[in-house]
Amino acid sequence: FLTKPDEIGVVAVGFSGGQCKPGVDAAPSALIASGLLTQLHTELGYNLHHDDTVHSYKDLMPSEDPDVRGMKNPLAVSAVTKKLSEQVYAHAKEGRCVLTLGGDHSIAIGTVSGTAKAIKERLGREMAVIWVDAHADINTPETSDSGNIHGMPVAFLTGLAKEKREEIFGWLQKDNLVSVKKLVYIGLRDVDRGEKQILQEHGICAFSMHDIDRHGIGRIMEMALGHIGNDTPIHLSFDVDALDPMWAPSTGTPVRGGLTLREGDYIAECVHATGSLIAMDLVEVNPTLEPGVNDIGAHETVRAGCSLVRCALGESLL
Ligand code: Z70
Ligand code: MN
Ligand code: MN
Ligand code: MN
Repeated sequence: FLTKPDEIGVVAVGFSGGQCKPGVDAAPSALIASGLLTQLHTELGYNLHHDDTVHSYKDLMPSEDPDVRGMKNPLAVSAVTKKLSEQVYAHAKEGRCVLTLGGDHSIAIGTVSGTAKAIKERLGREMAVIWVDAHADINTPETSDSGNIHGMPVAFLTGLAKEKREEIFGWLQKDNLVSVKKLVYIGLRDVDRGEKQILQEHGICAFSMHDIDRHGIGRIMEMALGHIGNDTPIHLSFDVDALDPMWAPSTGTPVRGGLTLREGDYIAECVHATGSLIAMDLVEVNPTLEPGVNDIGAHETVRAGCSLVRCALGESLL
């Protein structure tokens, strides 16, 4: 086993500073209130290591946070992800599989950097990242049109974007990074021009919705896991906007033509079946954005998010 089989470390991250829409910070409470953690304990039998806190990292917020290289809230996102990196590292170093409930996707700068370092130290191995998303989130500050850091985490985590200043991601060290060769995307359909160039230039393994239509999700998961190779520790970073808005409407940037709920669950199930899952992020659930009537959109999105997590942790094993 790569992690202790019955143990999960949970970090609840109520943070929305990687993008401009408020409300994504309310996701961890909504997911927990809907019973997610209870289900992991009583139905799936895990021991949860959780501080019973939804972290907002208020004490880390700078009073002023001017744009740097076009990045919005650079000091806040850097400070929060640095702290989160330490929290995730501490769980992973103990041999726990780490579940992080976001928050916007900028928080992956903290989660992936934390597990990458712990896995290198504990197992002497480089881990792989499966990034399930409508977006590639691989803009550098220079290629980004929006300046939103939730569109940049993969660039910082692979070292494609660098910043010397300690207080603006300069704390990321070599041990915190992942190789572009060990990165796999699934579900892409809204990729910026500059990002397409980066994906091509570095030969990054990416399965778009077009590829899924063509081959089917079964074959795509064979190819994705084949690229990673057997026994490689896997960090699964799941952006709920990978799902079609029909299943997950309450998210900051819904993009039509996405994964069905079953395809999303299937991805999570296949990762679970490898036995190599060492961490999962669930991000970009925004329960305050409600296209539906009477909270139905938020309720459905939270429900979908819970389903993805349970599948990644083995719910559908017979
Ligand atoms: C765009 C950017 C993004 C999520 C939007 C969008 C990125 N590529 N990610 N919504 N979850 O701003 O860089
Ligand atoms: Mn994302
Ligand atoms: Mn996305
Ligand atoms: Mn409401």
